[in-house]
Amino acid sequence: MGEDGPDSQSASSAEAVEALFEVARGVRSALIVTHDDPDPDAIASAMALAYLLEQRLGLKATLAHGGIIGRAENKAMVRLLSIEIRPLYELDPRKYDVIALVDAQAGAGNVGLSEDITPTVLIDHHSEVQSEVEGVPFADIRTGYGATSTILSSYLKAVGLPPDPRTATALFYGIKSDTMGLARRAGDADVEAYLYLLPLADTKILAQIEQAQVPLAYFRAFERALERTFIYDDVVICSLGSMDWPDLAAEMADFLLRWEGARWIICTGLFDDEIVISVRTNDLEGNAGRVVQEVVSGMGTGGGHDLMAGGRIPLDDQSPRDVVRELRRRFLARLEREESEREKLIQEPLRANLIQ
Ligand SMILES: [Mn+2]
Repeated sequence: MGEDGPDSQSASSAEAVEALFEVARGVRSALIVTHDDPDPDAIASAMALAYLLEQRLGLKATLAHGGIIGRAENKAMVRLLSIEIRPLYELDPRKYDVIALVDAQAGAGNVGLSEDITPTVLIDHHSEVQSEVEGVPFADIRTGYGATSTILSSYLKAVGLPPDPRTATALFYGIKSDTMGLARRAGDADVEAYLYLLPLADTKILAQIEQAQVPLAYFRAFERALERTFIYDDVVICSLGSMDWPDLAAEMADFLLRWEGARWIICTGLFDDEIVISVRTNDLEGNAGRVVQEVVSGMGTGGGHDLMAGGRIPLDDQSPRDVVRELRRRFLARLEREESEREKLIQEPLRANLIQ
């Protein structure tokens, strides 16, 4: 289904659900797995798939993720919407009849499932990774969509099953955050799903999620990010050092992309013996996903979309500093910027302007 244009994709949702039910009908248990350190789109998609399978097939689904839920908004989402999602290491995936992967493909290197497990169901909007779809009984990859939540919303709509307020709120937030309020990569299908979900979502809870309180470590990360951000013309490189949670790299990358001089943001940080990479660009021709895949080749894994991407490099015996330095060298070479152009983003020491 990945080759079709967005229009034929949306028309095919009813058929897609039929094919999905073919795979899931008559089984007892399903495990729905997101990518590691799941974002709202991943969590919402898992939740909506569970809702669909439970409501229509009476199937009990368990939600699981690798990594951790670190971002304050994502923690608030799970708490305020009472979403039961468990760490993958607590479960044995082999005990489930159906294994579904949402908002992710194992080949991107950000899925905690062991390599010998082929998912039964794959629903995603990231660029297709290698021959990931081969051997998967049900795969629906719609790269033209801004969010996997949009695909799930179209499934619910196609079978005439409106989401309950929790699921609607999650899906709405999934689309809103993955598309930056329909401003990033959003197509007609995303707009349609967004408007379909809006009256069904609990906007009070949504506001509480988006304004979630953050720990002090969040502000510390900002200070460190600004202190350790260098620019090479319009390429901005930030090395955060040790991070309190892995998606801090993405949070800081989003934040730095707001700088008016930025074209590319590359943010790295250390978490759990891995260098986590988050990349953003506002260059519509940038193809961030491919850039990251090329840069990390031979070092680790990565992938993503046109404007945003990410990757992971296991340290093994290397020092974090060496890995970060090599990544910087490769990114600059790939983006054709010179190391010698290096300047600090904020030249003056932060305290220099304070009145004593
Ligand atoms: Mn997504």
